[in-house]
Amino acid sequence: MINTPITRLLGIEYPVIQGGMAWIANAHLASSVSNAGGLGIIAAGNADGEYVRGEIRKAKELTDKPFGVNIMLMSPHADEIASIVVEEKVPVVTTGAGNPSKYMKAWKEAGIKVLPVVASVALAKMMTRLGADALIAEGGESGGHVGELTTMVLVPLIADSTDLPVIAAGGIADGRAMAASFLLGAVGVQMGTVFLAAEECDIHPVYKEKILKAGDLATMVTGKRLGHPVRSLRTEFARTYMKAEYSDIDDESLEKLGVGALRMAVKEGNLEKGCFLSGQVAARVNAIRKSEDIVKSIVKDAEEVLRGAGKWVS
Ligand code: TUI
Repeated sequence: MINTPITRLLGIEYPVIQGGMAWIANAHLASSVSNAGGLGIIAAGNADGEYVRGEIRKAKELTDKPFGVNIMLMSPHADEIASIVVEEKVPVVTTGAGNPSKYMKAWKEAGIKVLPVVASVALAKMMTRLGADALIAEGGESGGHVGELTTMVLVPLIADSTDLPVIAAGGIADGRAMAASFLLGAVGVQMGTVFLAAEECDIHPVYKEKILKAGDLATMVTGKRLGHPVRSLRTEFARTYMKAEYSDIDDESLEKLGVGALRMAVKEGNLEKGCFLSGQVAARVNAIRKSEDIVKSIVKDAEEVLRGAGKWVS
């Protein structure tokens, strides 16, 4: 059993949080992770408030355990969803891709546990001051919108900059990486890519197959030119986008290339036009398993690694 400030803070059995993957992390996936003893997360992504409210209500039907909502702060619907989580009394909110300062007071007053993703020490300090309950330190190995620093460097920096519990994310899909996260100063992990291969994850079969087959160099980062670097599988779409990025095409046309790309990956498995977000750790995800198996086996393996962690020290 791994009992940490995170399991106690969130009222969960295992210190495992499922990443808030836009278009992917719905009530079905989130409730399966919560029922397994981790913390399932519904991703708002760019969806509107009614969709998110609907998924929250579905999750309440599917689990009586705590779950959370991830708010992608670049979304045009972020303000509306920030209010919906209060109205629906969602127990936990995670945020990504921005600075959630303007919502913190309302969320804290509503008793919501707030876990912002921080990709820098400055934001970690600001969030600590504004009353965050824990911080998610997500390194650039992760899928989707990525920061500059790797998990190995970011987690100890964040852990030393705050008294709050720190959750490591980016590059974690097995017991070894979970154990390593604890050695870096984290007391919990957030994982996204490994849950793409969950039985309860409703992505297109082509997407799942691509994750299972991914090798060490299967992902790449595009989007730097427009200031939103994103890690995805190295597909035809990603290669075309990368070429366009280094061509003389104007910013507006480049932006248009990406419109609807996440949906076309998740719903259609469209390799030509879809953007298949994935972390580097897809290379270590090789089987479709139930969320319960994923959560429990990773924790069990981490316990074993941590028990043996002193073996080189005499
Ligand atoms: O947010 C993510 N991952 C995401 S968001 C997303 S949707 C999207 N689609 C297309 C383009 C851009 C986004 C897909 N994947 N992870 C959490 C994360 N947050 N990573 C990095 C950050 C971050 C970056 C800067 C958090 C805070 C931040 O602060 C900026 C500031 O103003 O201080």
